[in-house]
Amino acid sequence: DTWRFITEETQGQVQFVYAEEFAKRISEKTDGAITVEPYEYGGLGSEVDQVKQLQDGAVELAVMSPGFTGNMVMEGQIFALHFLFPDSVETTQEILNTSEALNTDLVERYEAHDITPLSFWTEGAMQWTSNVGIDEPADFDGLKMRVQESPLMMKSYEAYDASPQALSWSELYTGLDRGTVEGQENPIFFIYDAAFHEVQDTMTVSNHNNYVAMTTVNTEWYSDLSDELKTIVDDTVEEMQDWVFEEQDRQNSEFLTEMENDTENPTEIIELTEDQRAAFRELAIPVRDYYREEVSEVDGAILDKLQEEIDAAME
Ligand code: 6CS
Repeated sequence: DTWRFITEETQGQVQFVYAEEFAKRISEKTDGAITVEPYEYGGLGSEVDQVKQLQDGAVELAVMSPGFTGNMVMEGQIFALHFLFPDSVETTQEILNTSEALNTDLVERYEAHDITPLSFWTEGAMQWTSNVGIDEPADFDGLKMRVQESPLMMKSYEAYDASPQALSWSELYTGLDRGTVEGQENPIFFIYDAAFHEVQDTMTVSNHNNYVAMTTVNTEWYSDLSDELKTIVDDTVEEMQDWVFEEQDRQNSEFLTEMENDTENPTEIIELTEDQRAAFRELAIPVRDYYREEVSEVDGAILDKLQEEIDAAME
């Protein structure tokens, strides 16, 4: 049997190497009875098209970013809220591993759309790039900020007075180059590997949010798996949590060093002080009310529970 595994990234990038490692482990555990075929981003349409392919069962597995289900699974936009998770990426990953709000309640919201998230994992803290050099909220004024397909991501940047617009990442380099968009957020490995630093003068180390990806499966396909195969899939997904944490950590630090030493495409790296971050945080907090009142279909219950879990993890 062959299982297709689509990702939103390309050769060498975190999501794609995740799929390759997952494939290797499944093949080993099933003595070659199951072949997992990883697909890099690009051949199967946009990220939003890929979501549909998983829902339709055209593919069995996908690494999916919640931002691209932003117009469908409302609760999934919870990850768009800035300064919600702890500053420590490690503690954030622990919460992603153990949170009932996410692993039970949010999963149910996705399953209503034939998507079963099996795990949530960080690809690292996100940073802002631009030509203006963002170090205070006023720098966002009117800035054409690229976001994924999520109304809450739009709201989050409107809170800083930016002009956000949704775009697939395949159009992002050209968009930044031509100035149709002027800024974007991503983890460092992705900024460098996708070469956004070539067309952006500065990177602000804002750590305003984590990039969260989900390992997802088609709900019906998953429920039809034999108990034996389901256990193999579940165990492998669980083992991969530590593996992918190490991988993103390694890539984010290696690419930061590359960026710092890149004399051909120099990037000014702007480190924010805690006071500077606080100015953004203050504007970001009210977006949580918007999430509760306008986005959530469960009156913010998942956010409330997650907030308690975060508070407990930070004690
Ligand atoms: O910015 C994006 O849309 C892309 N960023 C990452 C880290 N992975 C895939 C995604 O499409």
